[in-house]
Amino acid sequence: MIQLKRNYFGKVAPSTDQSENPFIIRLPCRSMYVNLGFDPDPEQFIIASFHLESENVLKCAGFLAAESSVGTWTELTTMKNRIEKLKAVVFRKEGNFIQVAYPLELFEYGNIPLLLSDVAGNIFGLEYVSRLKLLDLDFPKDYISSFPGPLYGIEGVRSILKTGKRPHVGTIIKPKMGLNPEETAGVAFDAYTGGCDFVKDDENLSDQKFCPFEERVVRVLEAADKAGEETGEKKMYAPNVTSPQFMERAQFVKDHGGACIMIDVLTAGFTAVQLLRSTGMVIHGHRAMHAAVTRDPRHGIEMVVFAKLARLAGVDQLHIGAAVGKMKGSKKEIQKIRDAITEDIGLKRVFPVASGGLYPGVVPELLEFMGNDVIIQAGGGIHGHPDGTYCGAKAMRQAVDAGMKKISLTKYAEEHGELKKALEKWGSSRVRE
Ligand code: CAP
Ligand code: MG
Repeated sequence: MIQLKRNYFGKVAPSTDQSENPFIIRLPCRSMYVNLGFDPDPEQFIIASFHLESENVLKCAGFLAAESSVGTWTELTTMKNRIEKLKAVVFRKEGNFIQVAYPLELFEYGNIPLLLSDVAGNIFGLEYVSRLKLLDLDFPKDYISSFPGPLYGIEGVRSILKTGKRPHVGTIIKPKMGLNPEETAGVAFDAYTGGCDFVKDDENLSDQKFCPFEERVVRVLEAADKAGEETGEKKMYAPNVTSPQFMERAQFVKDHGGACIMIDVLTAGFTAVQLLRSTGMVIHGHRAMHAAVTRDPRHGIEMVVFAKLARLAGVDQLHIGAAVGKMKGSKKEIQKIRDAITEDIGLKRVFPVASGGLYPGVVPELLEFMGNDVIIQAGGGIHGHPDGTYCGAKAMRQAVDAGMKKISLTKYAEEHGELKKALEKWGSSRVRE
């Protein structure tokens, strides 16, 4: 094992510490990267909140601040005094909760990948960090305004679909893969005519042999137009463009009259979202893979961080969970994410998408805590209806109507057969607090 003669700040390490990992810093509390009396100006610093577990939280926090700003594991002969002002500073510690202030000058404006390479980069791999969770990021107005944010947002999407104030109903075509373009368009048509405003591909469908992208797009857009004429409602389709060809595919959708595309924000990356913003399309953001990073409460990155970044990058609609159904997430967590993508920060508000194991029986409860600005998406909960997709979509719209009119679902089902059958099949369920 390498033995260092000097510690992180150049002081000779006491011999009793020799058994420690040589890269463990012996950082005095009031070292250059820790200043617990510091009160950072929120307009001059990006504030990162972490839950940090380590043998010595404060020392480790200092190391974390160094590594994620100007420092490294040892003192540097190349360090200059003027660089001092670029260092990140740990200014708060309460147990394992720490906050670090990053001077704005450290960052390139409008660059999300770089921001993550800083505040969520090497620090997660430090040996001295046992566990680390990035809980939140708060940005100065100046930094926020270097991003375009959503082109449409809630109001823009509503004005395309002319839906007033009611929640949107969407579906994911199921089976998630395997249908050919003609079959996909058939299912989409049934969903649209039954009452869905929105149809989207699943996150793992792109341009496979069984369902080529271009043919699917053309056929589903035709189905959307036809269903629109039949119902008098405007319909939207979000083909999944997640691939290295995402820009060409988005252009193809646009050239064929589509208004929206879907991107798997985390697998494709924030750069893809930032580029897609320039196509002028509505961007539907799926968050597949987020739970690999967000799920462990003590390690990784909170979904609220990704949601804030997706908003900066320009998504118009974003999956945030549902607190009911098949995906993990509590009401509290989901409301926090919803608030982060809809609060007034000078950018348009992102349309929250609730999805994952939803069905008519959960709709009123969902509306109660989400409000009407929500896209309720159901795949299985529509295509699994005993009488098929058309009736499944009708049942979802009936559940939304009942929820908005504050009539109980059982009462409403007395005169709405599709809803009645859906309730018989799936019942209702409780929101997870
Ligand atoms: C929903 C879904 C979504 C999940 C992802 C699926 O289908 O299409 O990808 O909702 O969860 O394949 O599971 P079902 P989240 O309606 O059939 O469950 O939106 O929370 O990331
Ligand atoms: Mg899916």
